Amino acid sequence: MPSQFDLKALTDADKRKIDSYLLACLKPSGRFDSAIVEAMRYSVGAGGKRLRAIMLLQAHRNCGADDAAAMPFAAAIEFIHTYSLIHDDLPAMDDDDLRRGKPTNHVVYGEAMAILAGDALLNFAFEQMIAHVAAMSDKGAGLSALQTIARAAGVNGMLGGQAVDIAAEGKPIDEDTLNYIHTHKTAALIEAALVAGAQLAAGPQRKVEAYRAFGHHLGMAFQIVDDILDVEGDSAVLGKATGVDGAHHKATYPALYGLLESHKRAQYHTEEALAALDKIADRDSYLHAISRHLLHRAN
Ligand code: GRG
Repeated sequence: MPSQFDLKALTDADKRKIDSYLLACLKPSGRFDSAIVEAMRYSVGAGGKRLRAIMLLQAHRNCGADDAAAMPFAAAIEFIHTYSLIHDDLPAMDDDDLRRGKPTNHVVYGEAMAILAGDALLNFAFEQMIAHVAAMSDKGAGLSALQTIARAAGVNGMLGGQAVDIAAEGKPIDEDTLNYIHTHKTAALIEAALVAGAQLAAGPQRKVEAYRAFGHHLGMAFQIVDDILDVEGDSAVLGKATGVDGAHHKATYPALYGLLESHKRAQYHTEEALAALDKIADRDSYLHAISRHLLHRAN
């Protein structure tokens, strides 16, 4: 079975490129904003697999375009993802002390600054994308990608899923609610990364749709594995606490179906994801390999 180190090795070159780009974007602009920029840089620089950015870049590459034209969008999706983690860890949400192997943002900077740093990352993401679209010759392609990400981050995506997740805490779980939560809270942003990458490159519609299906199923598998790791994972390897979902009586796959069936469903969604990818003529071994590693990841 592949280990977490295989995923790391596989994505290392992209991860380093994205890491340095992200931190280069985040610089204080004057003497008054250094505290909030430090809090933003803390969580962005704490690490993370950078999967959403890598997915966006790879879909963009597979539509024949250079990375340079996608970097502001790849960075933006990581800023949005990092903001969601900062807010998800707040006492009003999951109340977690550990994230990406480090104390969470509110533990270091206080709750008020963590809320502001999260909000600022979300806005900064849109600032980056809009500035880039304004400079693009094919503004239609840029606007399509922007709309895809905006929708996936908001009430029709991640935030809508998170709201249902919170409302479902402590209540009996049903299949429809659980699938709504996973589709919106997690899969929407992963799907958006792939679709936006293809749209930015003005890729053909069949590729956009193949990436949409691939991203949806990969995102579902990803969240199911996340649910499983909360039960079976090692906190030191994960870089975050385990047992959180159980303590909060969250709607998860293991809670509804048990661990064995959850593993089977993660496998099913991975296979569906790969089948969607296979429909595109340029079968992509990088995304195939990442998908397989994610199924067996330990963090
Ligand atoms: C606005 C107060 C307020 C809160 C918003 C947006 C939100 C809270 C929560 C988003 C939902 C969320 C955090 C979903 C979890 C998705 C998930 C599995 C995250 C972990 O992703 P990885 O493993 O993380 O890719 P790394 O650290 O590798 O980037």
